Amino acid sequence: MDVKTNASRRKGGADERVSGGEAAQSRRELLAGLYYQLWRVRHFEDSVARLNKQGKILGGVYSGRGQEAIVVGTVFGLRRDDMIAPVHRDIGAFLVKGMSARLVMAQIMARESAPSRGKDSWTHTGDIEIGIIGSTSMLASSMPIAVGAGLAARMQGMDSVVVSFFGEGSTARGDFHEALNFAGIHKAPCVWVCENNQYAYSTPTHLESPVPFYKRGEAYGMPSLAIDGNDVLTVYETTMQAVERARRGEGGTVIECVTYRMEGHSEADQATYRDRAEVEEWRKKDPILRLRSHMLANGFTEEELPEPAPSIIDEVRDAIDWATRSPLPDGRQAVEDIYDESAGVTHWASPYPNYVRIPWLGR
Ligand SMILES: Cc1ncc(C[n+]2csc(CCOP(=O)(O)OP(=O)(O)O)c2C)c(N)n1
Ligand SMILES: [Mg+2]
Repeated sequence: MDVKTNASRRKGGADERVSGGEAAQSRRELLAGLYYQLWRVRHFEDSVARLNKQGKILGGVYSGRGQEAIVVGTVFGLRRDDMIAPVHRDIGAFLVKGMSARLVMAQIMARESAPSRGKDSWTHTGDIEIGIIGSTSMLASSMPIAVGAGLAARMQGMDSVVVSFFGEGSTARGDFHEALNFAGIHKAPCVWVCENNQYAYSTPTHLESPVPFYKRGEAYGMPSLAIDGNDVLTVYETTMQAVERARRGEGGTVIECVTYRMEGHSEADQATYRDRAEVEEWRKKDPILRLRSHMLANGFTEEELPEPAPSIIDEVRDAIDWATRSPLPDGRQAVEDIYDESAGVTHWASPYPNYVRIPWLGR
């Protein structure tokens, strides 16, 4: 079966505004497209975890394994001129929105060829050309920016929509409340996707909020609901309705996607603070297994549902090879692209040379 990804469709020169959802003309194509992307994200993340264990990826690795239905279901149907504001567990959102696997891998391997030129080894980056708003490590900090991006698009006469992601723990931050308040008042064309994976680091949800997370959206006048975040079809259909509503100028929607963080907070966290039985219960709700059984019950054959498709294995292998061959950045680059160099404040011309000297590099 010829299932093209959003990204490959773009590379092929087709209409760049066509989304995965629109291009999937039939229900069958939609299911196949979602299945392909779920596996693409899973296989990429499995490879990242392995490379981390081998010492080839340094720094924090924050797995979204088990949560793929959220990033795939929300991004698959977006247009190229729609935007996303991903956070630390959303590698998959970068891939589905169209950043090449090579660039995402180079970013995580902190290579010179990466979007942030090797300054960081996680997804603190973006590409506004394909609608990815850069993320920072400050939780919820991109939410007010998502409001601004949505309103800016509207002021420019566009009907682009912004999908903003955040963990349930991040709903306690001021940025969350300020963003939703402003968005509610101005009916910003934003869809707010809360990834409720039951934990914020080691803190379980009952110690995070006295009310269900989605209820917080109601305070800002937005339709707010909780859905099964491991059912990719539910996520896709709910998001598409919210996106169309935002596109019509009717404002945002808060969607709490209930899921589970299958790994520790980072790969370094053994997560001994939770029950093994709890993890096993959620393993049965794996989003790929669920879509697979749905498809098998609806006319697909085993052969049509590879785990994963050979083209995914090739794509990820190529990304690893390409990133591995890319050089690590020169130490000087650590202080480039930080200041507006046109203002004369560059790392070598800085009035504060001691701030930017890197003693261990002797520069
Ligand atoms: C403002 C801020 N506070 C604390 C942290 C450290 N931190 C990083 S991820 C995380 C847990 C976030 O939980 P949640 O929002 O539920 O997202 P999850 O990691 O579960 O996907 C914390 C406390 C941070 N990055 N930014
Ligand atoms: Mg969480």
